Amino acid sequence: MLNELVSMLPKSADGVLIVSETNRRYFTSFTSSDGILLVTRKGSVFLTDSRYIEEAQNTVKCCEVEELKKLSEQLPELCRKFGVRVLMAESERLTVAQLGAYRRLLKGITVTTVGTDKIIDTLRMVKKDFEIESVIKAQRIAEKALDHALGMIRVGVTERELALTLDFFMLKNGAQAVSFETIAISGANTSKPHGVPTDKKIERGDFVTMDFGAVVNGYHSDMTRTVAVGEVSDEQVRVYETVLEAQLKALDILREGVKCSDADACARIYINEKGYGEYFRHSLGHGVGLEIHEKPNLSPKSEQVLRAGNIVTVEPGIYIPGKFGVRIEDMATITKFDCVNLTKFTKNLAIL
Ligand SMILES: [Mn+2]
Repeated sequence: MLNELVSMLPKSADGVLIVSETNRRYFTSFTSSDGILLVTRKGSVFLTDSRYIEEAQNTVKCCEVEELKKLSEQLPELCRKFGVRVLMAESERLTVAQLGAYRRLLKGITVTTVGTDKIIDTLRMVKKDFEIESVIKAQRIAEKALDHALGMIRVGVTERELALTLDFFMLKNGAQAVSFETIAISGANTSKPHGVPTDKKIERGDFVTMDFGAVVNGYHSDMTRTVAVGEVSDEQVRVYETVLEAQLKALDILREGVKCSDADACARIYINEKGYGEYFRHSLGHGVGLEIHEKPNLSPKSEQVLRAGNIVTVEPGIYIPGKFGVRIEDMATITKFDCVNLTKFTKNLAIL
């Protein structure tokens, strides 16, 4: 993977400094809270401190491994050794303080953030087989958790109890972590797309929305289902069917070469036609991988084009303030000809 990265560097750059945890992990397959990866045209070194050095020396195969003792001496020395004059650095995942420190450390070397993220994200967006397999494993755990949680949804159960049930089941059944703070909301709370679980008890006639995921090998899953409790109104059914149809339409057009903004528009136009356009106020989806939100974004403003190997969520929603909301979210892998839905859980409206 380091070869791929080097081959994408602009002529003006001699190397890249990779500091962020997820990008370090992506290129070295090594997980550590601290370390830096220096990738240059003439050689690459992964530096990590005494806590990790033994494991790193045993497992990191993509480049040399060196114990991080005094960065202020080691990094300039390595840059001299590899003839680095212009070094690229990350932008979104690097703090202003970190960038300033590296610039002070590397006097005489131009440290630029221009274009770095774009190169790295272009690589990260196209998932390798083991990355897709990890996401699928995480997704299967999440689905089992949902199956389990549906069995305990009834009048009187609180949103927090439901969220904890999902989390506990995922962690007990192979998830190394949950993907993000689980959303389990009910009734009028479902009109908030990212509502926080409260002590509110589930009531008859409520919609219950659950948005959650598991992490396996560092890779995240993400899914949302909305279910009804006891009974549903005609309006609830109408909104649910509209969201579902919008999602199916979008999934149907996904394939390599489709503009991300067109995928978003596909769902948005349908929801507009049904009269709920003002209630779909977030983008259609996002990439998923080592981070829960990655490129590409399926949004109206996105200028990206889908490529085979992308993993994206497709999650339209309609949220009517003070009343209720519905979101249905699947993850899909893009292929040359279509997409493969990684989410196997049913989307028929369940009335529990
Ligand atoms: Mn999502």
